[in-house]
Amino acid sequence: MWHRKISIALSAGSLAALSALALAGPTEASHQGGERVRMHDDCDPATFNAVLGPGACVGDGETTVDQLFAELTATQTARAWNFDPSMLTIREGRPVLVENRGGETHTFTMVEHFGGGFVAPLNQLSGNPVPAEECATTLPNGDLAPKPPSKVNVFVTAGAKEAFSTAHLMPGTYLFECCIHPWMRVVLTVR
Ligand SMILES: [Cu+2]
Repeated sequence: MWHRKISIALSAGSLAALSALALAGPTEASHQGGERVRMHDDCDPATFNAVLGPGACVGDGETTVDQLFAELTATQTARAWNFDPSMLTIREGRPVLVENRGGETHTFTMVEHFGGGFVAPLNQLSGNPVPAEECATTLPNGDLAPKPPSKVNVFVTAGAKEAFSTAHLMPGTYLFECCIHPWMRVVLTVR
């Protein structure tokens, strides 16, 4: 049942859009002196690619699509899909080095308030029915579309590393989430 729902949600073009956006993202991190955030997931390639299309999961994870949805249904989160660490402090101007160790694309998106992403079934199951403004646009037909990548909406493909510059941020606290898996969150303090 979930297969059909997520397949409908993603076949409406958002996966293709996502691939295009990821290609247009920033170049690989080369900065020194930053703090590292690792993106993790545990997607099982066989079931994820069967449901979402070839290349959606390129890792060697073991969580099937059904298991992911079962865990979300039970707990509104999936523990293997996370940012590590979930809280960090960085000196003003230093980059956050975001490294995707998982098998799926994730985003590192600065949001005013935590909310849902651009994949409706994942928003519903994780208890984030209202998308974060920075993650998604609601189309006239009710579908969600991803917001374009920018320096504060960074798409990181599996295995890639990106540098998030904090040069434009005043000291303070900032919230980040993945716009695909909205329970993946980071609180960043710039000092
Ligand atoms: Cu994610």
